[in-house]
Amino acid sequence: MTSHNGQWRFATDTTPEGIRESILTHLRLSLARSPDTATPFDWWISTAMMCQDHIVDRFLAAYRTQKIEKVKRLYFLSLEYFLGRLLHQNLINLGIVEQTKKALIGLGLDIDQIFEEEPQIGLGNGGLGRLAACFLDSLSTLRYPAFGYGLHYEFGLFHQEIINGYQVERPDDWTRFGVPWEIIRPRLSQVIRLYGNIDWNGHKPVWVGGKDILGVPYDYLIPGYNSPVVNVLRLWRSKSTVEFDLEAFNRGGYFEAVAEKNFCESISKVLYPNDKTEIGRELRLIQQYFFVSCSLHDIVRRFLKEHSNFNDFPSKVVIHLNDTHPSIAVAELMRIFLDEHNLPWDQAWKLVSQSFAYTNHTLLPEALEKWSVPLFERVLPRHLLIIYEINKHLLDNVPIDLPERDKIIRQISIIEETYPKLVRMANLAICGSYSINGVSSLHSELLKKSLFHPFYLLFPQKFRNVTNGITPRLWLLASNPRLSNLITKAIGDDWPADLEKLKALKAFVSDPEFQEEYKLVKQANKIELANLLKSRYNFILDPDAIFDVQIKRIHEYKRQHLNLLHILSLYRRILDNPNLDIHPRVFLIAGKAAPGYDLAKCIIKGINAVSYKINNDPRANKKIRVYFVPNYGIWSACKIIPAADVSEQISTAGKEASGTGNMKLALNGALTVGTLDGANIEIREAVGEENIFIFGLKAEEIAQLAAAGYSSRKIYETDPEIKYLLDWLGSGEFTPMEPPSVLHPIVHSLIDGGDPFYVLADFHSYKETQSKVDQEYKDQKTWVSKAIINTASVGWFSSDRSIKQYATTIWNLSPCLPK
Ligand code: T68
Repeated sequence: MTSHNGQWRFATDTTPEGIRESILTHLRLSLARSPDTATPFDWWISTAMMCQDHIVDRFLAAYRTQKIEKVKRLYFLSLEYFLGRLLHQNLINLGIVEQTKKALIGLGLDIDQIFEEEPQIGLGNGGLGRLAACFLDSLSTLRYPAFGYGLHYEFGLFHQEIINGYQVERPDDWTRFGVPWEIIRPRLSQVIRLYGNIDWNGHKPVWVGGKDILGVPYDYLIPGYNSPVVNVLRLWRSKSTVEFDLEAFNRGGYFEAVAEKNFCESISKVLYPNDKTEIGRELRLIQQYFFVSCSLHDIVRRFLKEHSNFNDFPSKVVIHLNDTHPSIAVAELMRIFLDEHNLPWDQAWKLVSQSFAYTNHTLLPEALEKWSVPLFERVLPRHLLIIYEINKHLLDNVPIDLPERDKIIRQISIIEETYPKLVRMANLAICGSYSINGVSSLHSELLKKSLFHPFYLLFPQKFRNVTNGITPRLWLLASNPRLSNLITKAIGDDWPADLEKLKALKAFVSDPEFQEEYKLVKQANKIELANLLKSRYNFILDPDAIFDVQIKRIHEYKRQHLNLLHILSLYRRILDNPNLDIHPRVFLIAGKAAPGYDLAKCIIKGINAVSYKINNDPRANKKIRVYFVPNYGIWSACKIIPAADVSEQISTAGKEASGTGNMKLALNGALTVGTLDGANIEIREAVGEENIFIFGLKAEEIAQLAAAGYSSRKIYETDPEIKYLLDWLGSGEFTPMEPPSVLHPIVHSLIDGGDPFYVLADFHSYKETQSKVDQEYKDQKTWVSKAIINTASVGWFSSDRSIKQYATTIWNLSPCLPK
């Protein structure tokens, strides 16, 4: 939808007048609309097109230099990119927010209302996809040459509605009205193959037959903050090749051809809405292979345009695997080198194993991808042969004198010897990569000690840590303008490009004037959130109450049910003692459950059931209220985080790889209530232990408890408060219009289900810490200074720092400035 006519004339003019002219031109020439009939949606598209014009100019200059200088590039492969809305972020990065605001005022429009017109781009589930989006922002900001590659899902993450307390999923048809950011490049389409057989008749195995699929690239240009560099996110959309082969179309008959077309288009149809659990569906494997094969062919094509010798590949190309989802890339690049470019095995393997780096994002065993060998053989017969060969080399090279050699061989093998046999994708990723990293220091240590220990024994030099980060452009500058302005007034405006500059705020921690202003900012944000939730959902939030938030995917290991049990215990205490002296508190919980994850859905129902009861109980609702905010995503995060006082990061120690919501909330001045898990540990080090509320068992204590035999039933039987609360939750009192069994799955999992995430073991420690929070909040002066210390201390958690660390210690990448 980019108008090539308009681009060059208006792209350099960043005055409000020039921007206004450009918007009007796009309205007229690109949308064929006139100002008097234009809808707000038309105005947002025209404004986005104006913005895109500026981005395109920078992109052309940046790409030209990269090509001339034959620089090394990063290729980031990720099945998910949780981008959210782009207009505000792009205007910020280009430095033209104020001018655009003025231009729109001149047209009688309010910029914030225009921002609200943009559909969310939700091509991700949670932390992993959002991290990929933050990384793209930082890569361009730091001027690194990079491409992101992924899938152009027609339907992103589902919309969540809450009906009678239950989650109901609705499709996310995000492209319905067109996307002005997209540049479709059909000329760069790739054809990839699936299924087929191996022909053994020649001197080497040949992949024959099968089905061809077309991959069409949709490019998103990603500008950096205050940077001349614009990188590309290239998303592949699947199409049928049949449309281009009329003869086959006629021969094959109409219906078969249509069915074929449907199959091809189904590949990029929908984002799998599971985080953590792998379901082993054929379509998922095909999605992974499709985007990987398209991307690698694109990478090799670009490499060959700039270089002539494949031996230069690892010094010019680094391919990053964002989790195991794209790890089939190791086998596919081998296949491209062996079968399409006739390189010998040893040379191909050397190039491949020097070009890949891999990040692991979870220790949960259910997230480890394994494909059954029969399925794999049917879909990707040639790749299975290559994997067998890679595996043979891997296992043959295990030193003969290694203690417990057989056991280690069984553990590192890419093939699991079960029935049926399984292909272990994480093992393929580790074996094919020169670098493996976790996403927080605890997580990276646990990878070495447990999940990947045998690999660590063999290849200790491959293992690294890069703690996650968040982009301050979105998570402070765009989402919290009040706090941003206050910070800029105090320490100047260079912090968004160098977040460690926030340390200068430490000088203001005890400054009464700054404290007062900081407090007013939080208060104003709370009022704004209260008004928003009142108008949208009729929620009643007292802005003087503590805003206590737990916002993330719903999962047992994240323990929303621990939060729920604590809320129940507070409710009980209020009923028992109407004069209970606690500061009023609003518990806000939000998050989506995977559609097939019944217990997570039951937890949502539980929260809503308890919420209904408490919020309608005049004996309690002046002290506590509980709200489940529907359809959690980037939009609601940007509204909730600036208003939060307390950040709940209460996962079972050793289960949350890093977390990034913990960083966003601390940056915005919420105090963390958390376990020693993931990046909470590093946040504690940064802010100091007086400024964070840590509770619960440590990872090694959990491991010991597990080894010694943990009996949650025993706790239930011997702990009267826990027994009372669980019986109450299961009594039916909270679901009066439904059978009493509705919430039994939660209760059951905590008692006879063995409480796999140690909710009961941590309950009392959590409860005590929560009363400390209540006590400390009463001393507002101290609380505010702690909040300021949080904001001032977490600059290190910028994704700019993470990306710099990847670039210098793993990718060996240098910035490239357009000439
Ligand atoms: C998250 N992982 C980690 N996975 O849970 C979180 N998984 O601790 C970490 O901060 C974040 O990654 C970034 O490193 C995920 O979000 C998924 O979303 C996912 C999606 C599909 C399949 C498996």
